[in-house]
Amino acid sequence: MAGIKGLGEAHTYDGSSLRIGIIHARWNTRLIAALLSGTLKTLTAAGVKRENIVIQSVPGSYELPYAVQRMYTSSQTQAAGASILGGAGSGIGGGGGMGIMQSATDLLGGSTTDLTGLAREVGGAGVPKEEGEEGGAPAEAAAGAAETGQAGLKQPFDALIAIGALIKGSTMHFEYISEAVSQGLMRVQLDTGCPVIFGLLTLLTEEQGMERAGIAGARGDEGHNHGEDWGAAAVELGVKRRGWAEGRFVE
Ligand code: RBF
Repeated sequence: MAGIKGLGEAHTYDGSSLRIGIIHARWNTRLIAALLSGTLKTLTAAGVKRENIVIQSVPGSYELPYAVQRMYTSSQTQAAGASILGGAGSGIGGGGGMGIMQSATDLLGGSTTDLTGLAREVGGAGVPKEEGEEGGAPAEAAAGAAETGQAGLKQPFDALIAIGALIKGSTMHFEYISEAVSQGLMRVQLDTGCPVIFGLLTLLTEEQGMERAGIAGARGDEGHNHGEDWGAAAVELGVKRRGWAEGRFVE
């Protein structure tokens, strides 16, 4: 008999105007690579454009909450630069005005307010790009730039995904790091108002990790890749958050 565990009926959401940040740990790389690929698969299937996905890495899972928080602040700074200072191509936003950019960073860094709606009002978030705006760039250059957030939308992230894999060892590190990261990620999403998807596997064995990354079995294709669920959750929360910001309840 089939079990009752799991995500339930799939909902689909249009992620084509979303900007998503992914931060992943580098510990247990095989698992992380599979989880990241599963995440990207569902993000792109939901219409999120590759240039609107920023991927960053940190050494281990313990670094995830801080990095998520800083990434969000950084995207707010980019949005402020694009909207208030006239865009990355202008003299100020283009690097000639680092003092002003630093001030914006300082102001936004202390903020616990969700600035997504504000950015949209002043022309940042949700404003479709002019056709051909990114045109002409070689594919490799575009892909490289996307990794560091230089291409694509400059709105604050609509959702962030934190990916890590903790495997229990013989000391207490597993318990301490799991607890700290879980609490930290929850705190960041409630403090910033930006959804943070919990992509942390807390594993008792390596085999559990292979199962949950969808790379178990002799052929390496068994189990369920939870990254796929995280990508879908990011799109759903990103879309719902926009609705909530505008007093709409998207289902
Ligand atoms: N980070 C992970 O993402 N997964 C792990 O399984 C993991 N195991 C660790 C085990 C020990 C004993 C230590 C000291 C660190 C481990 N870390 C792991 C790294 C940790 O998240 C963090 O990067 C470092 O402690 C530096 O802050």
